[in-house]
Amino acid sequence: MKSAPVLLVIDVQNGFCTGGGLPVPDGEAVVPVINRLAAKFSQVVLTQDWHPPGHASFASAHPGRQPFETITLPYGPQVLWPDHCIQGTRDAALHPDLHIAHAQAVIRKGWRAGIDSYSVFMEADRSTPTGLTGYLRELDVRELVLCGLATDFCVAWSALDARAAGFEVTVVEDACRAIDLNGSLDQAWAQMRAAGVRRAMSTAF
Ligand code: VGL
Ligand code: ZN
Repeated sequence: MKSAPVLLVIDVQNGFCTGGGLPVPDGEAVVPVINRLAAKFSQVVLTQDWHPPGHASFASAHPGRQPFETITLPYGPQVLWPDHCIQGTRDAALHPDLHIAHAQAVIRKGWRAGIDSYSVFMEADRSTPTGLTGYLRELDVRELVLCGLATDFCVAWSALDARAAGFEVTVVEDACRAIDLNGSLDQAWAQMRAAGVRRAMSTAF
């Protein structure tokens, strides 16, 4: 039987909030918005960026390289980031004010040392799945509503992969915040619009 829409709460972790390893401007502002939004959904899946120390996406793993430079890895271009969301650390923990006790699943991504994963569906090599598509298909989920951090990286890549997998997708604009690196936010919205991703405000739910 067709299941209710699933709210996907992307990477609302200390590491992407003020004081974290890769702070997204105003990142923590999404927390109260998402708490209210999540109360409207019976089905909620949370995600965590979950890197081992020395992860290939960290500038610190590439001598001579600086954060926010782009390099080429075996699977293609990779932006280098400050160390963030290292497995088991406070930086990787969900924001302490995020209250979604009824969430059913947590998907962790970016855990392979050599492959990044902005998307919660498919890793950055574009061929290694996380397993989330199978989870959602087995539950006969058709509609996904996305929110979290960061709009132009993990939210956008997840939304685009969700469309490619055949889901109906809505991104809740005021429940996201962006990194906005060299125009990445405008580009992300343009790509999402072209792929048929809907854009909504949290008050619509
Ligand atoms: C993210 C950059 C690196 C995100 C994760 O959650 O948007 N961005 N790792
Ligand atoms: Zn990351």
